[in-house]
Amino acid sequence: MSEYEGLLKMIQQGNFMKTQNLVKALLNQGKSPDEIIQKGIVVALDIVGRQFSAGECYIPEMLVAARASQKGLDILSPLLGKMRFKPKGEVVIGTVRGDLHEIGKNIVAMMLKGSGFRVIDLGFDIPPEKFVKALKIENAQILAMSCLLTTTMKSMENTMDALREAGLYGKVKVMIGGPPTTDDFAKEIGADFRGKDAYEGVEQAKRFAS
Ligand code: B12
Repeated sequence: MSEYEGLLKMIQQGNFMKTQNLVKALLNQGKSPDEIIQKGIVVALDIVGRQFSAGECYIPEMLVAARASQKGLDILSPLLGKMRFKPKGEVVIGTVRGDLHEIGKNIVAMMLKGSGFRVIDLGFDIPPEKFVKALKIENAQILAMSCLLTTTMKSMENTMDALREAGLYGKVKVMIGGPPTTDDFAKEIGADFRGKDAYEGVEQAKRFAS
């Protein structure tokens, strides 16, 4: 039995307490926060997603699994590195309008923070004008947008239009991510980069900042 088996089960069952205890136990065994995210949290949610597609579970099950995952992430977040004295840059991040999925976005935000960026996390269901406002107020150099629904890809395009209208297009570097997005889609809407996971997002943010 894999050492992540228990954690996968507890996330799927939405058991907050046991999820947190198992995350702590894995840390005590010397596992890194990155590995626990990749082999535990991401895998558990993938299983739940496939069960949902197959009609073997429903929205309440997805929701409790998401909440348990977030509880696990709450423990890992402070361990992903403390902010350096001077941030590498400022990143505004959020899940686009109409989309309530936030776990992937939270992981990207956590990893960016851990890599020394100041991250302004707007949350989920974020309308274009809110992204624009935050970029201006925070004087941020990077915008990171997430979406999980095919239908909310349109909101990414609308946000790019809002950047153009606000005169920010070309001044702010834009990266997008989430399973329905592709490199071609990024090109089509004028985003600078599409990352398939948090690691790619962080590496690109470093390139943007250098
Ligand atoms: C949990 C979940 C929910 C939860 C979300 C709770 C929350 N607080 O986030 C709830 C129950 C609310 C939910 C609702 C719905 N969901 Co849902 N959900 C999921 C599920 C199971 C997991 C998503 C997740 O967190 N994955 C784990 C994270 C870590 O992965 P990730 O988001 O992909 O992020 C990684 C990368 O993509 C990347 N990344 C993500 N964003 C970004 C951004 C940047 C800049 C970069 C560089 C990288 C990056 O890095 C991340 C980490 O490496 C998925 C299935 C799945 N396998 O993904 C379905 C899924 C996304 N949901 C789906 C659907 C259909 C829905 C609903 C429409 C269901 C309904 N009928 O009501 C609603 C929509 C609500 C809305 N308006 O948004 C479909 C989407 C199909 C589609 N392509 O459109 C999926 C794929 C399930 C399925 N197989 O059908 N859902």
